[in-house]
Amino acid sequence: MHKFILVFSALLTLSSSYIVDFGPVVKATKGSIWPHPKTIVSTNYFRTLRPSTFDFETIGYKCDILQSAIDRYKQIIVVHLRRLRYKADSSYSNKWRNSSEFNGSMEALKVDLKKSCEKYPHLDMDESYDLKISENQATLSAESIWGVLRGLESFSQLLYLSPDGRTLLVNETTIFDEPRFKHRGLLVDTSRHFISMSTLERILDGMAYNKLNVFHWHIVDDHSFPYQSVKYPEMTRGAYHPSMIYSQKDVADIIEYARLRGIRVMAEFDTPGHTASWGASHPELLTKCYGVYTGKLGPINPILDENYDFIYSLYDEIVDVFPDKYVHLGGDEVGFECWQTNQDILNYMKQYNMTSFVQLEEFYIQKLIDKVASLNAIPIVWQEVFTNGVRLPKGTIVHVWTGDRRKLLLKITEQKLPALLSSCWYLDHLSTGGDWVKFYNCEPHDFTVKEDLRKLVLGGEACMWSEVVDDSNVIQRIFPRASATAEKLWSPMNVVDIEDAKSRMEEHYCRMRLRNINAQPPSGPGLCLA
Ligand code: CP6
Repeated sequence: MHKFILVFSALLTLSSSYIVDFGPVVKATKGSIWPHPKTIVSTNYFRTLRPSTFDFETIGYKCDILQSAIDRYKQIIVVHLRRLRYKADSSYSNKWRNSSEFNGSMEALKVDLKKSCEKYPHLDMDESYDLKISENQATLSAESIWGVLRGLESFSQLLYLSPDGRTLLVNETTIFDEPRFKHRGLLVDTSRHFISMSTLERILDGMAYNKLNVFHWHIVDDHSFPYQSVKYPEMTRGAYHPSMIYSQKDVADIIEYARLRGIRVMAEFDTPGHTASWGASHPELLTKCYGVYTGKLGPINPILDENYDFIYSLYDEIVDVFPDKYVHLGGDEVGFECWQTNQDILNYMKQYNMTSFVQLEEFYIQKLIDKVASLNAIPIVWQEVFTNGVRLPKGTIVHVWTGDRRKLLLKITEQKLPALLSSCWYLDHLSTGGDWVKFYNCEPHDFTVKEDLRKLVLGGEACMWSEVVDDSNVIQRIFPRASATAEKLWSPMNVVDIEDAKSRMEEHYCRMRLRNINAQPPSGPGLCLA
């Protein structure tokens, strides 16, 4: 039988022009870090780490976030070993143990948090950390809890399986790390398809493994309204199914789950377009269309005072429920064809000397922006709001999702407004194997503008619009392709080597799978032990 397989595979090899190079079975673990740290000095010296006895030792401030992170990473380290050891190649000898580069075992990592914990992550949080593993030291130190979280993630990634599969190894390494951009987000649309709580939690886990720090929850849209409002619970009539809603408890649970991982939850209630599902409970909010569209409902009707009362009161709630200082108002893709057919709208425009629907849209969004500003929240808007000429209060973030990103970022930053980039990171756009490289090659700063204005690009977001994803495939659609965005937004501008990224990406993908993130293969043929 064995002979037969050998002969058969030899024939196969001869008859095709492929040369298949079977590497060592444990090649998937190397202890490389994704996203690449700002500075890292590695050595060939290593220490062993026995997961069953290894511990974290807190020598600075402590809090619930730290304790929960330590519990998580202990678990990750133990599971990592258990799963990998199961598949390790026992034909490796014990020779490595006698190596002169072996500096004994590491019993604990000291965790030195220098300042007391903040409750919620925020745009300006300090995520920097120092990590030093040497012959006589193993310390993670950071000024803030958020830096400790990022450092624990890096430490967990440094660990790899010993060649005999018996223990974990860690190279003696010195890291100083901090992110290049403050806002490193993932947009998840939960309206086109409902995404369950457990899948959202897996997504947040994956974000933490990639040091992404903003969960942009595009929670409602045309197709369904799964958010269960306190003030307007009837709006879930616009949900797909009574089981497909996020209760207030669910929302609070997601915010807490994210908080413990240093991830902000930024809600988007997109208006005045993308609101069809609002009409299931409140048709009066939407514009009645006539002519060829008779019987249909369009965007929010912007000429009715009662509609502003409703939207204002909904936003009171949103700002209350979501603790983040930023709230995304949407404002994208407002179709004018319905407003065009409504005589009341046309009369209103005439009365207020509006000559275009853009002006009417501006009138609406201006009022909403002023309202949100009065609630002490900071608005984020999709690019159309800016390109249509709406007067934006200082600090309003403009989110670029389509068109020439260089031109747009230039125009926005020249107006001294902060910007976010998404147009090159659309996860619903697919191309064949290795399309993460396209994501990886998108540089947010490749436009010409004065250096101080360049800083107004706060970062960006990978976008997971959910027309063709649900619980069955959303995780593998996001990971590891969003990892490319994550590294672009975290690592220094000069980290651009694709070959290096490819090998780290392979390991990172396998590592995510070890941790229950059902990521898809990043580039092409290969193996993964998870
Ligand atoms: N939904 C909402 C969408 C999109 C936008 N807003 C979108 C448009 C074009 C592409 C991808 C997504 N599905 N609410 C635009 C920001 Cl190509």
